[in-house]
Amino acid sequence: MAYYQQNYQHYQQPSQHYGGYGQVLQQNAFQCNAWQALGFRSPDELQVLFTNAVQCNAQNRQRNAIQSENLVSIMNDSTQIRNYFGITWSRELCKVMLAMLDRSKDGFMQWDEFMELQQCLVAWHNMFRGHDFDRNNRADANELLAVISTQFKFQLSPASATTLLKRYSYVEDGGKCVLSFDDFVTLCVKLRALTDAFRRRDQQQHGHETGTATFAYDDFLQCTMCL
Ligand SMILES: [Ca+2]
Repeated sequence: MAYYQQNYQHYQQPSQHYGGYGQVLQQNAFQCNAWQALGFRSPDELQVLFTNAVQCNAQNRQRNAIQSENLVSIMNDSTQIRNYFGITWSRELCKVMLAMLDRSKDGFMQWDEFMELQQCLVAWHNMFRGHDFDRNNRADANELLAVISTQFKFQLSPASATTLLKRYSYVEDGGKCVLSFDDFVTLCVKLRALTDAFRRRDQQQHGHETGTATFAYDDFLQCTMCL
């Protein structure tokens, strides 16, 4: 079993309080070959991009890993990745994506973490494309929120759905509420990372999941500001 699959063991089980998002990731994200989907001829081609970024900095070399600045370059400079997703990747989003997958908690992105990211992005893009009917990298925001609750199985109340819409969507001239692919990724990443963090506290504090957790101010800052 791959490294990135082991990390989901704990959140595999559907939860009464947090939904079944772990299973969906397992089913979708890890059953495609990201390198193939992105149009590389072999996994090695993708690994070369990563290795080159490792080599460009002594701190990277020491950890055999990359930083968010390097991730920005890889995502934007690789013709395959750029053409596949069709967006410009911002520094902020790359930082959020790195933080989400930083299992080693060192602020750097190792190869396993990088591959997990590519798998997730391809899976999310497939999901997104299914609702982007005019292929302009914008999809109906209400439909995507429905995907997040019915397919990703996050438990969202109408109030939290409204909050997400206000924060991430764009209202077009004609009044249609749309979400761009990068905003969709940001939303998915934060929702997953914050749910995981909350769930971990709940489990630690109660010995089982109750749907509630208590946070000291400093702990809350650590959980949220790292994203
Ligand atoms: Ca790391």
